[in-house]
Amino acid sequence: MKILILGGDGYLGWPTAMHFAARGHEVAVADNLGKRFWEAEMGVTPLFHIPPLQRRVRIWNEMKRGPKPMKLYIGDIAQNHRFVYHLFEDFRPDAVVHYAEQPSAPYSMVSRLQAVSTQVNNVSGTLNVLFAMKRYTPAAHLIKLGTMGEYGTPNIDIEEGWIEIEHKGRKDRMLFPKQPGSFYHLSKVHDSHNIEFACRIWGMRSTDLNQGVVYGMETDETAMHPELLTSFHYDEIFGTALNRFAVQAVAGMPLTVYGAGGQTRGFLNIRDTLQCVELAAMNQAKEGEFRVFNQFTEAFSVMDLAHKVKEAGEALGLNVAIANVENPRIEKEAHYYNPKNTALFSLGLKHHPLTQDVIMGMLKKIMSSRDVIDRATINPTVKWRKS
Ligand code: USQ
Repeated sequence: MKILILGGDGYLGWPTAMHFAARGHEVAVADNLGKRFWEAEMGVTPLFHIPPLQRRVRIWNEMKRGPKPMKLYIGDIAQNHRFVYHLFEDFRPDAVVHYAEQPSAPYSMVSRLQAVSTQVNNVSGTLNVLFAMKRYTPAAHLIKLGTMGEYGTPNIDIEEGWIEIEHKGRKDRMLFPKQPGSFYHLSKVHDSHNIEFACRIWGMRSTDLNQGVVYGMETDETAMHPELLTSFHYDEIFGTALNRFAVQAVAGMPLTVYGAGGQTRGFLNIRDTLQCVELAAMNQAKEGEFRVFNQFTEAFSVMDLAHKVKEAGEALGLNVAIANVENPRIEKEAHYYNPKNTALFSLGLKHHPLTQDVIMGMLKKIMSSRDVIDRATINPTVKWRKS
């Protein structure tokens, strides 16, 4: 297949591009390098130095692992519709994997500027992609990275995107109600609505992958060459819970459990993200279908996660403490959580569970860069409600 990866410079986009190329697909990556700007704006860097995207693509192509060299397009899908149209006219993908969004909830809550730019970037980029697909590749499959955070934590079971509702004696199948917890998570809700509309009105086909919190940094392809690694964050803005806890354990800082720590979320290994996206691509949605898969493999509370990291760290001789810090977010710290996630498993997903070995593997890798951890970027300062 011809597969276009939007957001190919990111934590998940780059490993996804190599994953498809290594399996014989013709791959193109597009990126505006915006994540590198947002990192500079916030004064944070990934734990490991990430070479320019152009260099990583060149190194990959010199290894001759795919049927054709990976193509690279640098441009902004949100602000430059001519770039988007050129991309689709030139490459003509069969499937589009869309990661090209501002990915951080805390970033979107810094101030008005970041809230607006997150939603303008994410929502306009997706709209431009929908129009370009309609024009040049109407039969192609849009695989969009959404988030489990679109649903929030309702006091009822969470279905995969759709719910049958009976109201005053009548029934209908409707999009599952959303209660997102940040302007970032809201941007993904707006995307979901726009994509569902395009499927219903134009007959497009799409899979919305409502992904949980991803952890890990290594895939089969990132391990092939030291410069093919992917971006790994631990700072308060772009670092996610488990990745942060692992770095905090190595840095000898207490693990920052926000509030009571009963917040429960779906999690998955980065290797399983690649597997899920591949399963979606190989089993495409039907014409006019807006399909939603809940993409996580296991659910844990934040406190459970902290204890797992503590145990793994102590097995490696680290002295790990857990701290209940004041929660910078507004979220329920104890709640019902029962989301369904059977669709990807029924397509054949074989997941990597979060074992002590997996966490120890992450800790060992992080220990090799212990000296460059910027401790000043770890504790949360971005608050949902300004005091
Ligand atoms: N948390 C802590 N301590 C920390 C960091 C986070 O207790 O040091 C808690 C948060 O309060 C929250 C939970 O851990 O309850 C998850 O936070 P997170 O920062 O790991 O993840 P989140 O902000 O929800 O966003 C991340 C990705 C986002 C993706 C989302 C999936 O950045 O792109 O959409 O995970 S989900 O969480 O399922 O919505």
